[in-house]
Amino acid sequence: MSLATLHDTIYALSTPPGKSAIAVMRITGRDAIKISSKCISDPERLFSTRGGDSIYTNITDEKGNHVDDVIITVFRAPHSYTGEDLIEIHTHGSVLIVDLLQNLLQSSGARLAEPGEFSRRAYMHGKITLEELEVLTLRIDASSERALSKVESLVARKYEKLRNIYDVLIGLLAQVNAQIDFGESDHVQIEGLEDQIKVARTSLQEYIDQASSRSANKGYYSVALVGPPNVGKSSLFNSLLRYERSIVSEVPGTTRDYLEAYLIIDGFRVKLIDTAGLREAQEEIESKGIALGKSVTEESDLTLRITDPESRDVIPQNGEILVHNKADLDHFQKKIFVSAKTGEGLQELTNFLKEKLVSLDSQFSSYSVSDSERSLIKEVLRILENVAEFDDVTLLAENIRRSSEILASLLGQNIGEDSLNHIFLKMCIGK
Ligand SMILES: Nc1nc2c(ncn2[C@@H]2O[C@H](COP(=O)(O)OP(=O)(O)OP(=O)(O)O)[C@@H](O)[C@H]2O)c(=O)[nH]1
Ligand SMILES: [Mg+2]
Repeated sequence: MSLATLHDTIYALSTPPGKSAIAVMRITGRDAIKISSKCISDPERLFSTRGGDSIYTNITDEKGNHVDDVIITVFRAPHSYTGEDLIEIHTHGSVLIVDLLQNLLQSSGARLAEPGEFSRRAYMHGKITLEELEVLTLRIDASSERALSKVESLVARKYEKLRNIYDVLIGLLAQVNAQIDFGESDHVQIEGLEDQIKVARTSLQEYIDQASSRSANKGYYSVALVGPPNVGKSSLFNSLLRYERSIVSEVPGTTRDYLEAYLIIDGFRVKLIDTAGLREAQEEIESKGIALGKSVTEESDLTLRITDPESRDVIPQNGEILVHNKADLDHFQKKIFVSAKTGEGLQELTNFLKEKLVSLDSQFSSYSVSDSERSLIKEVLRILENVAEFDDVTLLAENIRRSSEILASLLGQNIGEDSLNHIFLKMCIGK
């Protein structure tokens, strides 16, 4: 993406695609008002609408046919999220209406936004800092109420640490420059040089060591139900969801594909996954289903291995949680025994899952550092490795300047095109 494309007018759906009460399309750029006006029945009204005001109007197609009645809110530069003229069109949430509107916007001269392009414009126009952007992204992606409440303080801690290290390097750079400008020798003569470099290096190492190992919250924790056929995985899946989502029958091999559904367990958003019963597959479709189930299970955060009276002595594999179903049939006493049929033990299972989720969630008690941030920090650590032994003051200045420039870019100052792409392209379209 080059700077020139910042002059395009772009659009994107801000609400999730699909059927809903309303959908919000955002259009930003210098022609946002002009382009949007071409899609409505009374274009002149949009030009006279003041920033922050809304109008009730109609979307019409090229032939003048009525598409939908909508509310349009106008934000005028620089008082908008992107800092540009920005229009929000609130349509009814129909896939067809949204599609028609996108076509109209396209033919009127706007183009579909790239991932993260709205935020990138906000950043380029000084409306949002990298720190604020990180808070926003983590807030949207948080998998639990706890993570949500901690986002702001974690990001603040991360940037504070970086700023402190940056300040040490800038202080050092000032001393080195002073020696270059006013000193009498080309040999390095800076008091406490070694100690200051050491402080910077230790803090940098700490900064990456203390970062969370997981790069980002993905919006939920996944919990897979696995085990032999007929043990009641689908029954338990339905019981936990409290509605009949998965087909249950006494025929082994009922579930052939895997199924996913979401529920909230005590503030944690959980993606529950029902899988095909594990056995020697009878035919190709079943064996494909089993293989698919195995691969989603490998990626899940927690795995519940379900048993019934016939399969009680199974040995759980790494980290799996044994859940003994059909406890109404044999009252097998172990840590977790449930009956999907009578509901016995379901509350205990839910409590147990909650404990597990709390401990998973505590891994997010630290800020996160992306792979690209980590590699930049490692580059600074490499640059600073031997500088304390440098004798040539110009060389020392050059290395410290380079290190502080990298830190400045991590703090959101003078970021290069590549780093900007790294940050914004991984966001979703419309953000
Ligand atoms: N008695 C009793 N029967 C149960 C319980 N849970 C499930 N069942 C019965 O066990 C049978 C199999 O249940 P499913 O939920 O289809 O089992 P599954 O593990 O999903 O089976 P596959 O999809 O074939 O792998 C059904 O007849 C259920 O009604 C339970 O807690 N107690
Ligand atoms: Mg099943």
